[in-house]
Amino acid sequence: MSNLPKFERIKHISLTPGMKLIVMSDMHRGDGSGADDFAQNSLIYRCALEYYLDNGYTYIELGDAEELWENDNFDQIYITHTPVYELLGKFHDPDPEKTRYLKVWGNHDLYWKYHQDIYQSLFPGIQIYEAIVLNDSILMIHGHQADPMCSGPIAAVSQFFVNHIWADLQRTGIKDPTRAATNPGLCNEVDERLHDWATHNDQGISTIIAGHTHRAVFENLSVTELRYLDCKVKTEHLQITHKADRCYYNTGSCVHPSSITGLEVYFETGIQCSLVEWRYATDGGIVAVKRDFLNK
Ligand SMILES: [Mn+2]
Repeated sequence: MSNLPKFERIKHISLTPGMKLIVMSDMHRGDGSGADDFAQNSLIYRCALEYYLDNGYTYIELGDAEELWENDNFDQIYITHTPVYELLGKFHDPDPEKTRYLKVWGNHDLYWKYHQDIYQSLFPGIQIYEAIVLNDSILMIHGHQADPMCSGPIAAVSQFFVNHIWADLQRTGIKDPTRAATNPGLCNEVDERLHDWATHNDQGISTIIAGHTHRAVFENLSVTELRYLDCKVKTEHLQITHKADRCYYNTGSCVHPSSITGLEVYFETGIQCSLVEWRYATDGGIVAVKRDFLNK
């Protein structure tokens, strides 16, 4: 029995030996004001992208790249973050077989589902998808499809709130109390539904890679759970909730307070994944941007 929803525009990719992907989501690129959560991480993000560009990776942008709930048009976002778009242009090729830039829409940039021609004026020939399927078995989607607050009829109410009220509050410095990333209850519910989709479907999907929750997950374990497994403090009877398996991964986001996370996917003998974090670090008195592996 399949409980996977039907996705509208799907790109199929065959990962061949030597191919490397970097999957990141939830940049929420905005207008550079106090409501733009991405602006503070722009430099970290560009350092990471330059590394992936130089090292032969294909970049998969897994939704909510643009914050189009809080901003009425893409123009303001583009003029604020022009250096980012110039860098993305180096991954892009108008030939869909050669391009190293693949884009998927999320709920905050669902706009691209209907207006990909606007993005094409910047990236000629680019196609924007709802889903990417790797080797007929790994499904990559933004993940809002598993969140009733952000898909279907209630989504319009959420969008109204974000567009008309939240952006103004955020400009005054107020932090979001409702965001899934800081609300483990909502996060767990979405994670569990995505995990369930990956384990109960008749479409040959064995793994789902998503974003949306802003909470990074590696082999079904959140970063907190990964750290707990690795830590020396162990209170008796205290156990983590989830069991590790290779059915579900989450990229996290690019709007963490001082870092960005992403999932590197490689094909050698089989498909391998690493959950990475890029952040500022000191290096002999100099500030540098460094990559850490969150899974050991
Ligand atoms: Mn989202």
